[in-house]
Amino acid sequence: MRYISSGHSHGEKISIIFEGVPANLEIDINDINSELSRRQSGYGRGGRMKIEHDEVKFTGGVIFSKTTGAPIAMEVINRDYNNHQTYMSPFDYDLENYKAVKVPRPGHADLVGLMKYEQNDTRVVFERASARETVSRVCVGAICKQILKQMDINVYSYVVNIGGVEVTHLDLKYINESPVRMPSLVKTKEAIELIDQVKLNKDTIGGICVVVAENIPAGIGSYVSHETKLDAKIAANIISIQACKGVEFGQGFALSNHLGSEVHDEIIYDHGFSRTSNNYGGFEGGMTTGMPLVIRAVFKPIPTLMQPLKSVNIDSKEVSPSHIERSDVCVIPAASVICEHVLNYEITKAICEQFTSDTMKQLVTALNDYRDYLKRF
Ligand code: EPS
Repeated sequence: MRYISSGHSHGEKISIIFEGVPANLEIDINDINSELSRRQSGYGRGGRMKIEHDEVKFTGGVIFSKTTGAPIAMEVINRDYNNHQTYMSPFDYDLENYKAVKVPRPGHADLVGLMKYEQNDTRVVFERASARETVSRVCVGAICKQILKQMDINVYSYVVNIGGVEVTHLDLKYINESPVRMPSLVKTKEAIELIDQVKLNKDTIGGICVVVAENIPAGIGSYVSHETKLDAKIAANIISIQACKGVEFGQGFALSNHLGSEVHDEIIYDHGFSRTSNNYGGFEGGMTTGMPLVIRAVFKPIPTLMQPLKSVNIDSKEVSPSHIERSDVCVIPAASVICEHVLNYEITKAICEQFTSDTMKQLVTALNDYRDYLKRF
């Protein structure tokens, strides 16, 4: 299973080719579109999300609503392209009224991208470095979610920290009501006030989200090689989400404050093996333990500030305020949805690699046989 995406933030569309999906999966396109709109929501997003209304279109790999086993082709139109067409059309552009972006933003891919690809307009870099690309991760993850549903595997997420406003007592029922996806009414109010204040100050804030996957059998992934460890693949994919600066499994960095005897998840047997705790977030030796996967990811404040930081003009080399674009203030609620879909993808990919997966029936049968085997172990 693999996918590749192409497209620019203000280009015509994001295109995705997704290969390795088992045949005969009935695709619910409304579910994919509602995942796309979850990605667009969240308090703290900027003006762009009022323009976009993301909807997926399938152009290959699905016939009579079902996957065929062939690569799936999808696209999502960027409505904002209409406002940028005069310079974002690859061949039919008009540069008369266009001004190249000469001052890179600190914290963004801008400067290093310019240097690496021998460019003289930052737009060439940020059009692709943009988090608009995460549309592709959601389309792919939403298809995987439909595969996982047939195996009773459920992935969800929530936000535990926005700019230092931290949730300590979880009220999970509240996640989907909270405009910032925080499982706490009190902390949601505090986070919203903080986002408003940060916006007034023309600044941005980051935060932490948690993503959880339930009902995954023990033994997905493998300890045998660095390339087969599933926790490593998940960490790499989550880190690749724009603005992510760290990933933890279970107690993560807090494990440094404990003795081994306090944190190793003790083994019990009661109609099958289980653990008395889940301090390692569902992984041992790069394999799932059968406990829920619990992963935390930290996202930096996004780089575009309405009150720009110091930078340098790439032509004149003079000190200049960095480029100002319309921007989001806080993207953590959207990032938590994107993390869910990255996890949907990595779990599905690992399961499809481990079991026979030409068709959905073969895959579900093989996984259920394996679950039966584990119960007898
Ligand atoms: C982004 C900047 C903003 C975001 C964009 C990612 O876009 P614009 O500069 O057009 O206002 O809204 O995210 C999306 C378009 C999206 O769909 O998530 C950036 O610089 O990464």
